Amino acid sequence: MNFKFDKNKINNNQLLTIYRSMLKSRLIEEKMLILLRQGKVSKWFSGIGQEAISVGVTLALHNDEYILPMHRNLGVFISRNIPLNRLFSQWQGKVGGFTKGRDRSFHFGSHEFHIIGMISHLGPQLGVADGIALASKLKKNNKVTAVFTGEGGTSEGDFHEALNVAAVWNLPVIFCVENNGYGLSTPSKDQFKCENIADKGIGYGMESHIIDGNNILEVFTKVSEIAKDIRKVPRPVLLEFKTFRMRGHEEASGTKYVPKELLDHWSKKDPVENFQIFLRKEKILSEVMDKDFRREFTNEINKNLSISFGETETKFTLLNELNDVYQSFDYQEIIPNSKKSNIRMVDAISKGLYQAMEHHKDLVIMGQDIAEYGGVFKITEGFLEKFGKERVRNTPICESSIIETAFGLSICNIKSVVELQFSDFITSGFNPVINLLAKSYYRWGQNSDIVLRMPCGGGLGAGPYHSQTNEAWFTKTPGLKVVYPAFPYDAKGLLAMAIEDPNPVLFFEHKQLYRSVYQDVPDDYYTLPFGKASILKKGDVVTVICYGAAVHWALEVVEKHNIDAEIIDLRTLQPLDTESIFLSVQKTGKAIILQEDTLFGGLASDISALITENCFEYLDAPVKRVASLEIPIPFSKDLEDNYLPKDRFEIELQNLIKY
Ligand SMILES: Cc1ncc(C[n+]2csc(CCOP(=O)(O)OP(=O)(O)O)c2C)c(N)n1
Repeated sequence: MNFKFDKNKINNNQLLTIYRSMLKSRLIEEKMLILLRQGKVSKWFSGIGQEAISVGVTLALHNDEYILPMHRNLGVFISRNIPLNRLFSQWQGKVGGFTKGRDRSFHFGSHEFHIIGMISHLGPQLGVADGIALASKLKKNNKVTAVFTGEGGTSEGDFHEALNVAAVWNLPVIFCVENNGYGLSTPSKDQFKCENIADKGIGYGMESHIIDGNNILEVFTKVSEIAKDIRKVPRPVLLEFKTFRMRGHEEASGTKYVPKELLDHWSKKDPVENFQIFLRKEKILSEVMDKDFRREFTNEINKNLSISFGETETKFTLLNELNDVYQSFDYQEIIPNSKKSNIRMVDAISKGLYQAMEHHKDLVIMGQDIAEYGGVFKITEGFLEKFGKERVRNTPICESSIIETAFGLSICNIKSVVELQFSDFITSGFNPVINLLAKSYYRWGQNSDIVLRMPCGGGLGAGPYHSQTNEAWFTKTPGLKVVYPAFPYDAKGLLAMAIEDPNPVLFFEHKQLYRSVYQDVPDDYYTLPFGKASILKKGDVVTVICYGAAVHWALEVVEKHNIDAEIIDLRTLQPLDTESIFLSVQKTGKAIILQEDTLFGGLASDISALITENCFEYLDAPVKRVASLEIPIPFSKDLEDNYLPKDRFEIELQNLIKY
C-alpha cells in the first residue's frame, strides 16, 4: 500500500459511501473508454487516477452547497447522485441531457444538484464561484462554494483575479487546484515557476494547503474540516491537490510525451485500488461486498446506457432554438406620475439607478471606485450612505472576475449592475460577457440578470482608450441586449427596464451627453420598453437613422439646413425596431444611417442591408452609411473632429437629397 490512511472519526458506512462513489466513477470511465472506441461518445477527458479529489471534495460539502467542476470531475456528478441516464444523454447530445443537445460533456449546470459546469475557457469558473459565495454571504446562509481548476488553468488571468477578489471580500470559496502534472502536453515546469501552486496563496493573503490528492481520506478529512471552519468564518482557502493525469489530455491525444517512469510511479498510487486494499484490510469491505458493488454498478450503467441509447436524437426546430436565446418575462410597463424635473443625462442615469436600488431590494452594484468616490462620473455619489457597502461594492481592477461574480450572483437570483469605468475596458472582461452571459441561457437555461453600464464615446479628447463606442462588438452576439439612449428621459426609463429584464444588457452611456443634454424627466420610477425606436422628427424626403451622440448631430444638421427629414433615434440596438425603420423608408424612399463607430462591421451596415432586403422597391437612392474613419480614435482636437463623422454627414445628407 502506498498511503497511510487515517480513518479519523469517519464511520464505516461513510467509508463505504466514499468507496462506492470512487468505484462507480471508475467503472463509468472504463465503460466510456469502450464506447469512445466504438464511436458512441464524441470526446472523453479522463479523470482516472484523480477520483479521490472529486469524490472527497464533494462528499465533504453539504448537498445544497454549490460545486463548480471541470472536465475531469465525473466524481462530483456521481457523488451528487445525478441519474446516469441523464449524464449519458448529455454526453451524446440527446434530449434527456441537460442542454437539449446544445453543449457537450460536462458543460452544463444543474440547480437541482447544486452543480455549475464549466465553459471551455477554464478560468471563468473561479470567478463564478466568487459570485455564488458572495450571494451566500449576502444571504447569510453560511454555505461554502467549491470550485475546481487544473494547474494549467492557474496560469490564466481569471485565476489571479478570482483569488484576489475572493481574498479582498473574504468570500467563502474553496479553490481546488488539481495539479496533475500536465496541461494538455505542457508539463508543470513550463506552466509555472514556483514550486507549489499553494505558495501562491501567500501572494493573495490567503490560507492555503497542499493535500495528497490520491489519498481519499486525507482529501475528505481536510476539506471537511476546512469547509466547517469556513461556514463559521467566511474566507477563501486555496488547496493544491498533488495528483497525476494517468491518461491523455483527451482520449485521442495519448500520453507519448509523458515519461514512462512517471506513469509507473503514479500507477502505484491509484486512489481506488489503494483504498479498496485498505478497506479490505480493515475488514470494512469483504470480497463479496466488493463484487456486489461492482455488479450493482455495472448493471446500473448498462441499464441507464440502454435508456439513453433508446432516446430519440435531438431534432432541430427553428423556433425552439430561437426562443431559448433570451429568457422571456412578463413585461409590465411602469408609468410615472406627471411630476417632472429638468435634469441632465448624468442625473437621469443616477436617479434611475438609485430608484432601481430602492425598487429591487437585493440589487447589487459593483464597479471600480463607485462607493465612497461615487464613480469617476459621480453617477453613484451618495449610494453608499443610503444602501450600504454590501450592495454598493468597490471592486479591485478585475473586470473579468467581477463580471463572472455577477454571473454567480445571477445563479443565486440576485440582480446586479456592473459599472465599467469606461466601455473601452470591457476588453479586459470580454470573455465572460461573450461566453458566459450571452450563452448560458441557451446552453442550460441559466439567465444572466446583469446590466453592464458602459460609459462610452468620443468628442472629449480622451484618446484611443477612453473614447471608443464599441456597441458593435456586442450587437452581433446572440444572447445580449444592447441599449444606447440619447436623452435623459430614455436613459432613465431604459436603465430601469434593463435592470427589470432578466437577460444580460449592455447599457451604453455617451459621456459627451452626460452633462450637455437636459430634459424634463419624471421624478418617479418608470420603465420604457426595449425594441421601440423614437421618431424625433417627422419628415417626407429622407429617413435619418441614428443613436447615441449621433442623434444630436443629426438634429443639428437637419435643423441648420431646414431639411424635411424623418429622424429615428433607435434607443435600443438589440432588439432593433426594424418596423419603424421600414415604415419610414417606405414613406421617404431614402435612408441615411449615421453612426459614431467606425464604418466596417458597424450597426449601420446591417441596417443598410436590412433596408435593401426589405424595402428595395421603395428606394429612390442607394442607402447611405456615414461613420467614423477606419482608424483608432485619436486624441488631439483636430484629429478627433475629423475622425468623427459629423461634418461628413452634413455633406452626405445633402448629396442624398439631391440624388
Ligand atoms: C482559454 C483556453 N485556452 C486553451 C484551452 C485549451 N485547453 C483545454 S484543457 C487545456 C489544458 C488544461 O490543463 P489543466 O488546467 O492543467 O487541466 P487538466 O486538463 O490537466 O485537468 C487546454 C490548454 C481552453 N480550453 N481554454
